Amino acid sequence: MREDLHKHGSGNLARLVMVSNRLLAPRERVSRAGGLATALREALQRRGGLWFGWSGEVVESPSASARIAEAGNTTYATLDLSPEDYDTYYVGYANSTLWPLCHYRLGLIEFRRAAFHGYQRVNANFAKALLPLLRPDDVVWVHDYHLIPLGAELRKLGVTNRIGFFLHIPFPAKEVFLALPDHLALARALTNYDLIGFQTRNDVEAFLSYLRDETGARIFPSGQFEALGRTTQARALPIGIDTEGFAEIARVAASAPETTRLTRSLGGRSLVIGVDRLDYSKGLPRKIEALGELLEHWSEHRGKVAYLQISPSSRDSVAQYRALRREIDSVAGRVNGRYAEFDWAPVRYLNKGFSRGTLAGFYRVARVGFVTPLRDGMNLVAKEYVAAQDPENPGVLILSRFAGAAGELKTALLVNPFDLDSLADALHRGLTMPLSERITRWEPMFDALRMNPVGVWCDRFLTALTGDAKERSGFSSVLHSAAVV
Ligand code: GDG
Repeated sequence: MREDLHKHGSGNLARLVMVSNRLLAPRERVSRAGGLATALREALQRRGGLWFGWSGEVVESPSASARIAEAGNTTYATLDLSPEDYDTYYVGYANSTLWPLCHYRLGLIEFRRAAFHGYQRVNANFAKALLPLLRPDDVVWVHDYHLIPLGAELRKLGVTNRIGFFLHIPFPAKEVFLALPDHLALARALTNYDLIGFQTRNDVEAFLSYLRDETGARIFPSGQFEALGRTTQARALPIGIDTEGFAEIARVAASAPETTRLTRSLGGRSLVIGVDRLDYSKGLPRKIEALGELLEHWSEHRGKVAYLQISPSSRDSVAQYRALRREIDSVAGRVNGRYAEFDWAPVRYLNKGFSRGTLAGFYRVARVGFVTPLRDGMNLVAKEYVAAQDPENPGVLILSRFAGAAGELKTALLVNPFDLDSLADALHRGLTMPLSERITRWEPMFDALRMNPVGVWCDRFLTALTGDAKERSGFSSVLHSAAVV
């Protein structure tokens, strides 16, 4: 039995079972994917394991058991969703209730009981389909807000494995969380995990203060707590990126054809870059307005700056995202209409995505990285921008104080993303900052990223989950050499 348990693994590590709403299928191109999906796939490939999640397909009568595909030492197990599951679980509860709630957008929340039931049903179905694939020694790691009840559903089916959960988005302040009619059900579900990982201390504190005030939880200094009849632990484990790997990609991409084309098109103008999924948490309309303010108040920047905003659409099935797209179209049109000349337009708004390598090259030539979400669990774009800079001539990161990344990137120009004037001020300051100050600000940020690459993040999570320092993802050293393009 033991041999069978470890046949996929490296060394004698228990098998890792990763569960996330979407996964990066074996044939899906890494170059189009985000940093996290790419890193998780690397983790599984190094160590061997199982990745379980939604296939991305919506079909009339989905099978109750997962479709299995093997690639190398990783098993991919996927389930389809029915149209009703898709509407209630994905569009409804996950993206129209939990996402706005955790991003402090109470006005955008839709609560429908049917959506909550759909969310629970899909989580229960996921647990049933995962059960026959689990081995006794597997370590299970569940990701994000789509799957909060999964651990509790697995426990109901008798699963006693170590199960950890990581929340990629913010955990809201208690008063905000209380607006959710199902707050107690979700909190109870979370206590079924052996470890609940959050991006920042703030998130941990918000969660624990909710538990303390609403359930009378006993909280110990170690992060362990006793609540709702269970004892478990909550930890701040900020996610990192493949710092050295991304820096290398950017160094190489600096002379790639796309980067050269971009530089040529700038004709000596300074580039401000924003890369954000088209999502209302990212503060996109105000970013574009801030550029207008900059041009209004500091006319010396007219004709001298170009703002490239790359925003691939996401969640188009949610009405608020379609409305946001229209709003951005209109703000970008207004700012260009007001300030553009026949040979220059201030805003280049691209509603499409690029490969990771292309983005890295673009970050490197941008004088300013403009990352001002209204709320963000972490924000990997801020980290990627820093990693991509030329150490001899780094750009300036303007970062929202409400992004988790602000906790580590303390020497960025930290801004309040609701304050239009301060955004414009920061743009002016970034565009005129002398080289010496740019270097002094960049170096500690790059060091912070080097201390916490994504491989170390995985290791820290798994060590905290299993209580065993040997229990590592087994890939932190490898990521440094594996350039992910
Ligand atoms: C959630 C949390 C947390 C973007 N455009 C393109 C592209 N991207 C990549 C970026 C980055 C990733 O997608 C986006 O990550 P973020 O962290 O910025 O934001 P979310 O998608 O909202 O992620 C967030 C994260 O989970 C991880 O825990 O930091 O707070 O909301 O890697 O580079 N990648 C490619 N083309 C694009 O056009 N290839």
